[in-house]
Amino acid sequence: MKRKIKTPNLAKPISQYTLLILCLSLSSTSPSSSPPFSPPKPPPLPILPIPSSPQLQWQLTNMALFLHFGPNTFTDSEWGTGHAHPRVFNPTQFDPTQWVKVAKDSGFSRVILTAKHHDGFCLWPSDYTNYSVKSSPWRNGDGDVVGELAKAAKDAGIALGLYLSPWDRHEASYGKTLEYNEFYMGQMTELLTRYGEIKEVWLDGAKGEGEKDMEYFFDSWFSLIHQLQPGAVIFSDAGPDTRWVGDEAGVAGSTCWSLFNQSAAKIGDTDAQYSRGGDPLGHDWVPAECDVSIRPGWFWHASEQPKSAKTLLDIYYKSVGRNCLLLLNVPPNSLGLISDDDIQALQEFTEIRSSIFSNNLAKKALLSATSTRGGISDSRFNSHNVLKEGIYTYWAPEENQSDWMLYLDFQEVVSFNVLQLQEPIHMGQRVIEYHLDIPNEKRVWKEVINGTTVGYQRLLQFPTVKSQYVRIVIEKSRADPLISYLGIYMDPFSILSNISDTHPSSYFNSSQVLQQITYNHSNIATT
Ligand code: FUL
Repeated sequence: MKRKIKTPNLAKPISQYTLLILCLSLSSTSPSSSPPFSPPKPPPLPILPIPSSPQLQWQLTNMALFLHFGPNTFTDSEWGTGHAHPRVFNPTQFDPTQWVKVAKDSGFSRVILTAKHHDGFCLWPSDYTNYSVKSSPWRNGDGDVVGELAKAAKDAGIALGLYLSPWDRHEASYGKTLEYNEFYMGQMTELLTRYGEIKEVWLDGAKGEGEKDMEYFFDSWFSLIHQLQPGAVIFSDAGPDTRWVGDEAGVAGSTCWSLFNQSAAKIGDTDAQYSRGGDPLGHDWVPAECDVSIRPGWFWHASEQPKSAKTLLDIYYKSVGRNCLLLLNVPPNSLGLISDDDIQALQEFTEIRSSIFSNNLAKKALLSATSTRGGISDSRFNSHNVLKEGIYTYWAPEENQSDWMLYLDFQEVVSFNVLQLQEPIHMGQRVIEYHLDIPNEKRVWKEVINGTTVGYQRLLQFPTVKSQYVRIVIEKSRADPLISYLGIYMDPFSILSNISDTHPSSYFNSSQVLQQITYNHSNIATT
């Protein structure tokens, strides 16, 4: 229904009241007026450096399966001399579909094969050497391990990476800088043009004592790799895309930045301390990859046994739980299959991971935060986003705040001993220091555990506590902290003495560490 506007007599002075009525009625009835435009607050600016698209894809895979396979598998050796006869290579039940099935069933969505290890033997028929599968009895010399694995991986939807060892103990040109670099780049080109999409190229600086001195043309290699496979990340001691964590135990620093200065690192001469922790002032985004073998050696040896599921879980906390990718080596045996013992250990590892992490207690809690970017009603940034899987939804606090906290009310007393935090790393790595508190018997918040750095994913373990309430306090951050996921879990499997990364706060004195602590209060001082 249209309302008629009474036109005022402009000859008479208009009283303030009449003017007000006039303005109100004009603004509410004018056909040309539209509601005032109040755009939503845009997302905050990222803080540099940030990951490239292949680096993001790499990080989101969490875990990759390393496959050390070659003549060493048949000769009970680790660093082959390069003189083992190709006839030793004969995996009679070779089945890469089994390898990728094991990977997939155990939660690994990427596999990396030693296309060439230090012995120089090529698992594909390279045109540049006869020291390869084509000189072996396997498939009468017509086989191609890389090709068959590439097909199996593609069919299973698993990403493929390849390790091409720079150190080559067979190749005659090794030691002659120009010739060997041409040879290496020729082999690299074969690998990156014959087998479809390659998601990771892995190379190291390992070299035996007293080996021939020569220069590797890393810059040329890296440019070639990025040119031929733009979706691939390059792993080395110093990046450029992912860095070696500095040990072969699969353990990252409890402070672990994806920020790094590539210019401060040298391939083949790693500063383990720098690699373990990264660099909060680093200009490059080079996250760490933690390589470790399920067995004592990298290659399969009949006499060796796999690690237990609980040991693998501990490694998981110290790699995936410290902002890294876990590259777990599971070496196929001389039949060409992953051994039953290793499959058994992986199955148990998968089951215990799933039983812990499928029950996020935070999902049943009432959640709130000290502030929300754009106001509490802005669903794009409010605290409920921390319960949505993935990094692209996140909690962002209002700008210029000094308090950054998330509160949880479980509505009943629950027991827990693991905190999971994730940052939306496409916006940069931000959080420097934080702690988890529960209320004590005087209803005062007390610190249970503190941590440094979050990154893509941080898992913090601590002795079991019981409480209805929890708060996460972020104390220091490079920019406004953003949290994309929050998990609170009960892990009944881990052995307390393994929890070396955490510094349970003064909250736990030595006699309390092994006992469960219970608090349940309806009003808690929020100081
Ligand atoms: C090292 C190599 O020397 C080992 O044999 C193994 O391949 C490991 C993953 O990298 O540099």
